[in-house]
Amino acid sequence: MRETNRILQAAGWAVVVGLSAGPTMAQPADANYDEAKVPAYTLPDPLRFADGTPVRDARDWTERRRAEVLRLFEVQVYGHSPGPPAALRSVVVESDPRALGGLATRRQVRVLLDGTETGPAFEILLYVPNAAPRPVPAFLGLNFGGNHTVHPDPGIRLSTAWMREGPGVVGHRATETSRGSGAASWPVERILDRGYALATAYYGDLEPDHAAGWRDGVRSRLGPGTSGRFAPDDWGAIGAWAWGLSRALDVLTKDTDVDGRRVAVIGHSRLGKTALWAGAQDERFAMVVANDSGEGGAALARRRFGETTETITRVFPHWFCSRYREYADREDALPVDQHELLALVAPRPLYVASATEDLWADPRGEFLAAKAAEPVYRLLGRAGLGVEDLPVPDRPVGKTIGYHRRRGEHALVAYDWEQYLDFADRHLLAGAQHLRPASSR
Ligand code: GTR
Repeated sequence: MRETNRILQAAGWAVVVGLSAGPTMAQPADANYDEAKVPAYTLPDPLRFADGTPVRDARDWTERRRAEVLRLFEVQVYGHSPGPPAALRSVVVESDPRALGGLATRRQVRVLLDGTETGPAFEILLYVPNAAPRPVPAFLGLNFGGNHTVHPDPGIRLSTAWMREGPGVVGHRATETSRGSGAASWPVERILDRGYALATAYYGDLEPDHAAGWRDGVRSRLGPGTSGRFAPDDWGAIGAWAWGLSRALDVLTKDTDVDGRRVAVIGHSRLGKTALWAGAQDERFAMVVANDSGEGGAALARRRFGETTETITRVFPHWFCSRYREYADREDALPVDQHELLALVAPRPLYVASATEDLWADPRGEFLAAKAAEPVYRLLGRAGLGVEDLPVPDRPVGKTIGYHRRRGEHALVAYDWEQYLDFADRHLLAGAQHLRPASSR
């Protein structure tokens, strides 16, 4: 896709709005990109309880330690999210059994979170391959620009929600010219040809991505924010987006064309962080993919390389629970690090990916986190990464934890998808028998 970037200068920061990557990037000129300047650090041991006693076996992890780690991420990093709303209702607002020239069945589903037409809602775009035997495995991921940006298909409903200014967006609203503007990140036909359904939703439906966005998102309508105040460990925007992914999964598990036990959650960048948090909390996700997720995602917080806890909590305070800011420049005080977020996905297949030019996201830190999650996979009888060293560019590695470092910039592109599809083939097709039954959390 042709990249159209706008450079804004704000208080000494370069803010780049790039629609192919979707998101904004804010990078200070003095960020550390020198390995020699990464301070020495010791990672918390996922296989040791908070009281120091060792986790001895799979049962210790599954029944006690996993919950302890999850709670630390809730209390310190992303905040608590509410459970599923009892009144949730979904309505198919459009469908076409012969979409994309007959390749797929398209359905657009409005998810009414409190069951009413006027309450908080978001919209799922679902394509199911017509040639594949039902029920099919699926990829589910949030998008940055509205469902209509993932493909030029004129049948996709144009989003009416607030969105960041960019190509085809006027006055923070999408126009017809923005159709397909994010298509480079969503090789829809290829995904369908490989036998997977694709479900996506606009993250801004759940919460507009800016500091005051919570007022117009689910956090002001459901859960603690309805009182107008958030406690230090109440959910942030990543929590709200991740919660939305679980609600989308609620809907997909009821769709007879989709196999709810074989849904992979995927996300790029801030939405990669979101996919990880969704997959960590909601064990119904059969596979988790974090593309260039960086700080607050797969990258180790203690490795001060590229983005740091200080930067991310200053520039994007709304993403996290407010307590997380207390760890700015104090990562060693954090009782967890991001390898333990990855470990929460175990024993399910997990894919972490980096890009060579995406130093802001710290590719090495993403790899090292995957490596440090491996002991938990091993304890649960899975092989994990299976390699010791950061692989050369464009060489995918891994067993139950996949990893690659694509040559190129911060983006989700066809190469990345090819690796995820291959990985899904290995884990969601052949290994389907070891998947958990679909159940509510
Ligand atoms: C950047 C942010 C990163 C990453 C990125 C994105 O500005 O610093 O953590 O999430 O945005 O979402 O593309």
